[in-house]
Amino acid sequence: MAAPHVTGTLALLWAYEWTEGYTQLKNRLLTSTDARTNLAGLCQTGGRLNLNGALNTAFWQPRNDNFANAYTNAKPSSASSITFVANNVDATKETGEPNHAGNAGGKSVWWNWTAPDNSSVTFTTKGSGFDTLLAVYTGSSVSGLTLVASDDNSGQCNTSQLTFTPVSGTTYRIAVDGYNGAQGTIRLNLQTSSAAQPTSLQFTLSTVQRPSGQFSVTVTGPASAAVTLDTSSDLSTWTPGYATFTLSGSGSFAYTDTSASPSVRFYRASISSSGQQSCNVVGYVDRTMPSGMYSMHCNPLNGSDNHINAVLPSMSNGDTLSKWDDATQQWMTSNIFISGSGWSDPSMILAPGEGFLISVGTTLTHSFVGEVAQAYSVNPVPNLQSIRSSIVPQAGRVMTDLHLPVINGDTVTRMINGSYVTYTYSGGAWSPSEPSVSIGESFWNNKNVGFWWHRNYLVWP
Ligand SMILES: [Ca+2]
Ligand SMILES: [Ca+2]
Repeated sequence: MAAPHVTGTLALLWAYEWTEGYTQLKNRLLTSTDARTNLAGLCQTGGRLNLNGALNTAFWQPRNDNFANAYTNAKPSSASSITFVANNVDATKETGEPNHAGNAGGKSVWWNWTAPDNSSVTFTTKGSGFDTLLAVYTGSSVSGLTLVASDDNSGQCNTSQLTFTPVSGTTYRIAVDGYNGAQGTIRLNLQTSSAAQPTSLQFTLSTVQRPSGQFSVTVTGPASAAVTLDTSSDLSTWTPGYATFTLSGSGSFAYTDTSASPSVRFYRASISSSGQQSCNVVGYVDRTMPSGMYSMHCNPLNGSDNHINAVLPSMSNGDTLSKWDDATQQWMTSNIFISGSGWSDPSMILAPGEGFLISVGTTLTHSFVGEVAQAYSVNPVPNLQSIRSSIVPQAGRVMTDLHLPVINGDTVTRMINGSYVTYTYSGGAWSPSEPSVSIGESFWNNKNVGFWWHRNYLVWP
């Protein structure tokens, strides 16, 4: 399949199935190919593009979701490694399927690999976008498998790695699943090297702090590694080499940015000598909450604790926060800050993707801190009224830049200087214009049909 054909086909398919994310559209294409004997073993599907099939299939799960539809792997005898790229978005667990690597998972996909000889072989999921599970079996049915090896977290960033010695000519069944049903982009690597991967390079979420004008976080990774920090204000364009430092002999460094004066800054890390990249992105988002009016916000960053007292700890007596209940289409009971004891409902969670209204007695600028939600995520936007925000903390036009799914008749309502402004999508166009939101802003949706708002953010694309 030549790339221009595939691109054109995907564009047509997107026009038809425009509420789906790109992984689902890709799955439709791969699922609906025509099998061709002359392509068998040469590409993962062993088939030819079929646009009509893609338009008509009701199946947007990965083609290799079920055991019986496993992709077939082979490594060229001259190569030391090969990587297969796939995803487990919307994949399922079959009846009788075992738990992989000791976790219930729930979104498995499958490969077959036939050993060319008796040489030790290593499989890893390094570079996958989420917390993977990996298991290798023999057997001919999903409910009658014999475990050969399995692993949860021996790779970097909660990915998996295992090594075993195969029997020449035996076909092994390889499952990749997501821990507790996590999903996203998969890289399955088949290699001869069994070397352990270096310690993960990551920001410790619980150490993120934002004193005035500063931002601090502890970075952990391989001992004595020279680390470079990149910064960004939009998670799209990165400024490389903002700071450099060396981890201690125990693999740790307490970093402080003493010039954290912009209202938004994100940080990612890498080790230039090895190319190793950080598992996560952390940062801060400053939001002004004006007194004498309501304003709409979200918690833009995932914290180590997303309870309201951890997210908004320093408010004034009487400040009032309101969330909307989608199911009953009513306001939840107002949450009121009481000096000395905190919020009246401390059990309330403020998670990325949700939104709230707040009324404060004294104008303040609050800094949200934490990490960026990564991998494939779904934000359900129900029919009727709901308050939502982008799961990924980015600004922009809601549909064009942030991929909010809308149909004719849907509205978006923003709070601007204490007053509501409504934008209507009708006849394929926005009136008065497509709404553009800021980082950390939430807004009302009034929808005719509920949709899933998909995002798939990777720190290192
Ligand atoms: Ca499956
Ligand atoms: Ca894992």
